[in-house]
Amino acid sequence: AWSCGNNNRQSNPHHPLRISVSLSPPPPPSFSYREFLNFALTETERRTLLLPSPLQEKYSSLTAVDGTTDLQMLAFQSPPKIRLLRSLSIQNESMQVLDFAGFAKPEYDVPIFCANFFSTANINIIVLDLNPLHNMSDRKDYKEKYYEKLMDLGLRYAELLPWGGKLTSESLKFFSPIVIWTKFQSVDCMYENLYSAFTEYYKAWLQLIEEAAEETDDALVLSNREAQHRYLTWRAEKDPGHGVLKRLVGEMRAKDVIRNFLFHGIEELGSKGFLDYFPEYRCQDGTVNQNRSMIGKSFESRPWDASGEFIANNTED
Ligand code: BLA
Repeated sequence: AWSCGNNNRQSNPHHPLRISVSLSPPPPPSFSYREFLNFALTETERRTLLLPSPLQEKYSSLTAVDGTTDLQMLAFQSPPKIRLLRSLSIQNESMQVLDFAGFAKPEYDVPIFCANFFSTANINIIVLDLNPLHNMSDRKDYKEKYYEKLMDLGLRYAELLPWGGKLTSESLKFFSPIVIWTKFQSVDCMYENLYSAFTEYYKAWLQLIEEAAEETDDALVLSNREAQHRYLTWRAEKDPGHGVLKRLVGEMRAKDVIRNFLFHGIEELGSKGFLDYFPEYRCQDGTVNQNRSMIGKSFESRPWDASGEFIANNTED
């Protein structure tokens, strides 16, 4: 029921990103990312115990410096397996944003749930994935454990929500073979596809959480913890949403929300810094290079085959 046939063609990966949209009409009111969030929270409560996170007391809502944009933050935990389930929703007359993520405790090696949706009247920039904790070219077992049975799901939605074109090359290492990376123009049927993908990916993630067994080998728990810390460190420094957030709430508050809410765990799960994990970003004076990417953009088309093997098809870059 959610297929929109030829309308898929409306998503054009070569469409230039236009972010300044002050003169454009708002996105269709028929769709709201709040509904996505409602689905996820209801589904989580149905299957597990959902408790407020201590973060909720400090972070709940913010009004942007423009006096009108509303930023809503929600944070939960679900003992014993889910360390943090948090969302940031932003809504004003020209954009809608959802940043929703779920992190397991380090005793569980379950992938990270990641839904990052940025929408204006013209363009939607979408990442939906179960981000792997471990690199699957050295950890084939991790791919077998989690992704082989999800490939059908991934292939189905990769067709409905086609590859969004070149992106920051470094990001690929954080994505799984079932990642939905897409850009589309605002048409209702694409939101329907996205809603459907979101609900199925989220249910798949909850299922992985439900089935996960606690790791008892200390070395493996440590490796899960470090992998999650490295991921948080990357995103807290280089996530593409930081610019928008800084414009909305100012640099100081944005930094606080990023480090202590969105990517909470940076202080608790490890002590390494960004340059320890990503030394190629070190400038001569020892500071972090502010560029988002050292390699540049690549991957014009989806770089995994149908069985989820990584295929470096970007030789033209
Ligand atoms: C663009 N967001 C992007 C792009 C990606 C992502 C891949 C394309 C640009 C690029 O190649 O970097 C998302 N990248 C991710 C995610 C991971 C990653 C999820 O590496 C995880 C590992 N996006 C948000 C939020 C905002 C937002 C909260 O998630 C705003 C508050 C905005 N994303 C946003 C904007 C762009 C973008 C404005 C286009 C601008 C740009 O390309 O820099």
